[in-house]
Amino acid sequence: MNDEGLTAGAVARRLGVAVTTLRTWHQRYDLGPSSHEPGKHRRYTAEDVARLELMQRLTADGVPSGEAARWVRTRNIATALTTRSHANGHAVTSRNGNGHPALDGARDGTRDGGGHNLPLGPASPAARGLGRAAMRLDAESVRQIAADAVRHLGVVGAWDSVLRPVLAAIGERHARTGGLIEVEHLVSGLISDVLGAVARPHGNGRGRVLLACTDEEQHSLPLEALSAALAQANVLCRLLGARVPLPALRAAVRRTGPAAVLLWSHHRRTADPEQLTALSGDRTRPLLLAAAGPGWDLATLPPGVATPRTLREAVELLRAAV
Ligand code: B12
Repeated sequence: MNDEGLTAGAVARRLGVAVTTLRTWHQRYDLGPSSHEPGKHRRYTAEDVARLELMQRLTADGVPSGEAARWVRTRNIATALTTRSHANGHAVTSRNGNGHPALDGARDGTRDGGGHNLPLGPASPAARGLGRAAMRLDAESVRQIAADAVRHLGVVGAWDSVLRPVLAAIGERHARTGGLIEVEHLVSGLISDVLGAVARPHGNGRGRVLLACTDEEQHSLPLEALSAALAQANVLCRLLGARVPLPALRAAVRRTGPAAVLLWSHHRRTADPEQLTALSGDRTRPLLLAAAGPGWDLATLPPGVATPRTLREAVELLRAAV
């Protein structure tokens, strides 16, 4: 944190809460920014942020806000600061460093072998904020952080540095513990909403790109990101979404005559190369056929199928094709 402290927006992103939550904590519980130079906006110091982190952890663990605020205000935050550990350059409140009974022992959140935070590694502050909001099932903050990221970084930047790392971390934790299905569902629904809200170019429905998940494939979010990213690159597309059976895909290709078709598979089981072979044999064969996603075995794809590996690569490929 720089010497001048953080703005409310920056603190909200770091904590993964809405700015309105910070305002409430300030007005109702006197947990506001302490640095104030006349004529300038107030700034949060490192100590203010440590107080808020403590407040956040206590309320997340079920301590009523009023009691949590009283505890935080009477606590020597300098002690809390010195008991913080530093991981990946980011300060993290130590698990029992606050000494509140509600956070001791059984309430440390590690019963499922998981913990309060997602395994995000060296991630951006916005990704950490999103991860925290996700773990609290705080839908308003998840939506706000995701929408802010798309607004400030564009779809590709937001996907790569904020949304995707959080999705991957949720998947990782789920694979390890079998938990977090509720987090996965909440977050994917909200990310889907935010990507869907990105303005589309006008074009009377004449999209020249068709995007679809393979038969039985439910992981549509990467295609939703692609559709939104193409819109920002001014490319029209049609997104058929999850679980598109081959006859439906062929019918859509016949009826819309796209220049490019991209099929997403996230899992070996849904990656039948026949879906691409059939399209390449049709009279209405698109100029470009692409297979994307970790499900495909590249060695089994029919000749001439393109295989973009990242969102950015896919945008460039499809933009060039149309
Ligand atoms: C959200 C999610 C869901 C949501 C999907 C909602 C939606 N509308 O998309 C729901 C709840 C429906 C779901 C269902 C299931 N899921 Co799921 N899910 C996920 C999760 C958390 C994120 C998916 C995602 O969007 N990934 C995109 C990014 C985050 O993935 P990535 O690996 O970082 O991406 C790499 C590339 O793909 C590429 N990339 C990323 N984005 C883009 C975009 C483009 C255009 C391109 C070209 C490349 C590209 O770059 C990355 C680097 O290589 C993943 C975890 C994960 N790591 O993917 C599990 C995960 C994919 N799911 C998994 C499983 C097991 C399932 C289920 C079978 C669970 C079940 N028992 O029902 C079902 C599958 C049903 C089906 N037949 O499809 C496993 C798959 C394991 C495997 N490969 O064997 C994963 C990996 C979780 C895990 N670790 O266990 N899931």
